[in-house]
Amino acid sequence: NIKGALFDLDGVIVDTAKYHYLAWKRLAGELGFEFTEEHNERLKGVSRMRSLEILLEVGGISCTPEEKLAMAEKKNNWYVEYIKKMDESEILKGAREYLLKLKGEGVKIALGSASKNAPMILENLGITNLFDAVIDGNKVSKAKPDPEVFLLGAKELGLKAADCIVYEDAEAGIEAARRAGMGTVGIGSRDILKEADMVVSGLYELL
Ligand code: B16
Ligand code: MG
Repeated sequence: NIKGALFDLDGVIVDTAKYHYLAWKRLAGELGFEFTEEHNERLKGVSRMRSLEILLEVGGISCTPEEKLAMAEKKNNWYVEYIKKMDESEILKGAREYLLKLKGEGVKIALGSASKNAPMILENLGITNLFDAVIDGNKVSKAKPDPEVFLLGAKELGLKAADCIVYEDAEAGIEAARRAGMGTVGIGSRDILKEADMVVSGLYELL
C-alpha cells in the first residue's frame, strides 16, 4: 500500500532539459565547439558539475578546478535567466492533476531532484504547496544513482522506503529508487528505463 510518492522534477513535472541545453550550448559556443541535442541526453538527471565534465569531455577541453567552478557558475546564471520566465503553462501534461489526485487519496508527496534551482522552479509553476517535502540538489551530497535523495525524501515524509514509489525519467534515477527499496514508475521509453516496475509516457496516463 503506497503512502508516499516521490517525484523527480526535470522530465517528470517540467521539461527544464531544453533550458539546460540552451545554457550548455552557449557555454560550448564560447569555448569554440558544437554541443548537440544528442550530447545533451547524457546530462539528464546528472549533477551540474558532472554535466560540465561531460561537456568538456565532448569538447576535448581540460581545465583547472577553479576554471570549472567559474564555467558552472556562468552556465547557471544563463540557465536561471531562462527559467525565471517560466510559468504554469510549462507544467507537463497531467502532472498537476496527478499530484492533486494523489493528495486526495491521502498520499504524501515529495520532490527528489538533483537541481539546486528546484525550489524556484516549483514556485514559478505554482505548485510548491502540493509538496510535503522538497529534497533538491542543495540537500544531497551524493548524486543519483545513489539512493540518498529518495531516502531523505521518505525520511522527511516520515515514511518507510517500502511504502514509497518514485517517478523518474532517468535511468540513474530508477536505479537510485531501486537501491532505496522503493517501487518505480518510469516516465519515458521502456527501451531506456528497462529496470522500472512500470513505464508510462507521462503522468497524464495515470489519471
Ligand atoms: P542544477 P532532475 C537535474 O534535474 C537535471 O536533469 C540535470 O540536467 C541537471 O544538471 C541537474 O538537475 C542539476 O541542476 O544545475 O539546476 O542544479 O531530473 O534531477 O530534477
Ligand atoms: Mg529527471
